[in-house]
Parts: sequence; structure tokens; C-alpha cells
Amino acid sequence: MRKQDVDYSLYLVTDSTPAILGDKDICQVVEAALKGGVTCVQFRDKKSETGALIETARKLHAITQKYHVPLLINDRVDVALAVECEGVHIGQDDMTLATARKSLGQDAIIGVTVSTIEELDTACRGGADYVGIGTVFATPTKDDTKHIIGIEGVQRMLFYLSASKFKVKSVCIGGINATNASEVMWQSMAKQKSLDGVAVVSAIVAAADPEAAAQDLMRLVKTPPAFATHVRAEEQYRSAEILGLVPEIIRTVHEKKPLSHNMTNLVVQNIAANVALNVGASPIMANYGEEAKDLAALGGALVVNMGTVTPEGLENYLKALKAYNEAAQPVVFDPVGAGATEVRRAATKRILGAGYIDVIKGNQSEIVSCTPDGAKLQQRGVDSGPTGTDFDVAKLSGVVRDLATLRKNIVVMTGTTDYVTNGKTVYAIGNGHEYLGMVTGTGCCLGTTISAMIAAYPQDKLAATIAGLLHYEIAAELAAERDDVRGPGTFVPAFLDELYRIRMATVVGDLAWLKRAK
Ligand code: 3NM
Ligand code: MG
Repeated sequence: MRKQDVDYSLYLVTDSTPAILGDKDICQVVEAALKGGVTCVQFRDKKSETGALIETARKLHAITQKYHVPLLINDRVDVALAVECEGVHIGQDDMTLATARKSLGQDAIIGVTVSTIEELDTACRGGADYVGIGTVFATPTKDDTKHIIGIEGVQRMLFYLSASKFKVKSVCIGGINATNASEVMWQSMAKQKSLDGVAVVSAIVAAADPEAAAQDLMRLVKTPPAFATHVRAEEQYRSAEILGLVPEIIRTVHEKKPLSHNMTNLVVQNIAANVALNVGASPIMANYGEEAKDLAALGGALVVNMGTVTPEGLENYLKALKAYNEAAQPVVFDPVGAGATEVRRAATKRILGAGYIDVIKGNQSEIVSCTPDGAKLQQRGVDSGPTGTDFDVAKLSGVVRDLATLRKNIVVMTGTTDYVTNGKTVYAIGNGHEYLGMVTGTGCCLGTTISAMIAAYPQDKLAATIAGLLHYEIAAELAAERDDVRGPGTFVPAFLDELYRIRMATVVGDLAWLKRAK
């Protein structure tokens, strides 16, 4: 096996401590893991005597050879030499790379653990074949780790590698398991250099069925998360890039405090204004169209929400839409209950015909009602619409994509899964909480949130819209999980708290909340 051809997709690091291995046999675990698809094995045993290490390593090498998978030894060049396996993995506290290379020669695989850019740079210059980037997440398997770097840390390392001349492979390690493997791979995608794989200990060694665990992890490593469904391969970079932009967009809202001009319905004025304040915007609830010209000059965004449409209201919307279009400031349209009555169908048509709308946001039936052939759809009330059983997923994402293509804008269709598209890629987002559906106005407030994001970050309205959705829906999740929240009533104030807290955390660089993006 040439070392350049080694596949690092699923890299197993062994552990012989009873807390992880249990009463299983290390050789049987490794063989099962190889059957499950592990592509590289590191024998890591910090306790055994040299004689025992060599004996086990020899047995393991016989097994890995059957599967044409390399065996590397943690720290111990002497053991690697004794069993003539493919190489070693060295940590920052072990012997130097130069010493290891001298002993093992050019054909050996030598990997190095790195947790800072300096260590990465040294490893690359020293001729490492791959780096183990860590520690990604805190893990009981290794409690003396120096740096928990998170996915952001991994991304920084990959950007460094992308910009460098080095062709060093990379895996990440620390707390990787079936709940995060797909996300970690996906979010660690840089344009030129992505992670080559993930390294795990306990997710396989401590599993009751190591073969099944390995098989599952391999599938996850190769499958994009729900966030990225419907994304074609050549557009995958864009998803990772958007996720990377989210903190910057939220910070920009905080710094610019953009005006969110709401022409919204009577039911939600108060909560929409509070939501705008807590995501960092400056709200004005102004339903009189004559005001729009002056307000548009202030550089914010307009939300037209036709939840309690009247003939006079409609004329006001149209005036405001014109004013914002003329000032080249963004507009969000929320066609509340668009399919419910003849009046609303007609109003939707007039608004859509009267100007350019940057973002249309609605539930399934509202969005369908905005399409040229969906106008006849009957809807019961503003909160209800065809359930998911009326449309299949492929059809729904086709509907939103066609509408966005037609209008050259962004369309957001909310539901258990939200779809966001610019007419090219449809992004599916799985965040949110059912309490949002039990409180009036929460759909409308999402429109307000998106207006704040696109007003602050007009250079990338797609990313801004997704940032708004993630900020809003993850705040709902965090609020619903709080101990003091006992139902939809107590949820409302907690939700405002969490909108605020996400913003302030993001401003100081704490992005733990964003790990929930799915
Ligand atoms: N090295 P698990 S973390 C062996 O950060 C090792 O360098 C680490 O175990 C590093 O997959 C680690 O069970 C243990 O979390 C990873
Ligand atoms: Mg070590």
C-alpha cells in the first residue's frame, strides 16, 4: 500500500482501559471495526510493558493486513519497528517528528497531533503525512487534553492548510460520535482542503457492537446532515460557507442596529417589536404608507405582513413597497393566510405584481398561493394549511425553487423542516420547536427577524436569511428546554431572553448555540 493512497475516512484509535474496552478482546474489536469499514487503525496503549505491546501489535497487524488497512502505533517507534507495521502517531509531548522519520524512513506513515496553528505549521514543515486535529469536543477518553478547539478550531486549521503548499492529510479527534460525525465533516469543509476523515476511540471501542458502530459512523461521515439535503455536490461549499457567515451577520445586526419597518397586523405588533429589539434591530411599527419614503432613507428593511389586510392597508403596503424599491432597500413579504379568502388572494397578487420583493416568507399553503398556478388553493385559517401529506418533500422544494427562480429572490417556506432557496439550491433547516406553533405571531416575527438580517447584511441575502432562521429557531429550542418554561405561555418571555442571549453570546464569540444548526 502506497502511503499517499491511505484512506483516512474512519480512523480507529484503540484503547485498552477497562472503562472503554470493557471485557471485550482488543483484537476482536479491531477486526469487527474493520469489517464495519474502518480505514485506518492506531494502536494506542499507554500502560502495557514493551513485550506485551509488541505481542498485541503483532496480532493486530496480522488482522489489519487482511483488510489492507494500515496499522500505526501511538508514540512507540520501537514497537512499530519490531512489528514492521506502517507507521506511528506522535503527540506533542512525544519524540520529535525528525527522530521518528530517521528511524522509520520515508515510506513510513507518520501522523502528528496538533491543536494550534503553530503546531500544525511545524508538523507540515517537518514532513508529517497527516495531522490529527484536536481536541474537537471535550471527551472522557482523554481528560488531559490541552485545548478544546471546537469545529471553529478545525476550520481555522483547514483554512491554513488550504492556503499553504502542504499536501498533508487531516483527521479530527475528540468526542466524535454518531451524533456529530456528519456535522463535523460537513462544517469542516474548506474550499480547497477539507477534512479527510474523523478519528474515534470510544464511539467504536466502547460500543456493544463495534462492527455496527463503525458501519454507522462510516455512513455518517459520507452523508451530509439534514441542513444540507437537496444540495448538489458542487454547491456543498456554499452551505459550509453560509454557516461560517452566520456569526458575522448576527454581529453586524448588533453593530448596525438596522431599522426594521413593520407594516404588520394588529395581533403581533407588540411581540414583533420585542423580537426586533432582541435580535438587535431598531423596530418601527408604521402602517401609514406616506411615511415609508422617509423611513426607507434610513437604510433599514420593510416587512409587509398582510395578516389583517384592509383596502386602505393594501394601498399603504403598495406605497411602502414602491418607496423601498426606489431607495433600493430590502423588502420581506409575509403573505399571511394568502390562500384563505378571495380578498387575500387578490391582495397577494397585487403586492407581488407591484414591485420587487427580496424575501417571501410563508407556510406551505401561503407559499403555494404565491405561485402563478397556486392561486386557487383553499386555506382554512391563517395557522393552517395543507399538511405535509399533501405535498411530498421533493415537490415542495420544487415549488419554492420555481417561485424563487421566477421572482429572482429568496423564498422561505416554514414548517417542521424549513426550506430556503435562492432558486438554485434549496436549503433544508430542521431547527425550531413546537411551542412556536402554539403562540400567535411567531411566524410573523420570523419575517421581522429576517428583515433585520438582510438590512444589516444586504451583500448576501441568502446567508442573512438563513442566519435569521437559525438565530430564531435555535432560540426557540433553548427557551423550550429551560426549567422555568412550562408551556407556551412561559415560553414567550423565555424566547425573547434567548433571542437576546444568542446575540450577546455571538458578539463575544461564544458560538455553542450554533452547534445546534441542523
Ligand atoms: N487524542 P473519543 S482526544 C486519543 O485531542 C485522543 O489529541 C486526542 O477519544 C487529542 O473518540 C483523544 O472517545 C481521545 O472522544 C478521543
Ligand atoms: Mg502521544
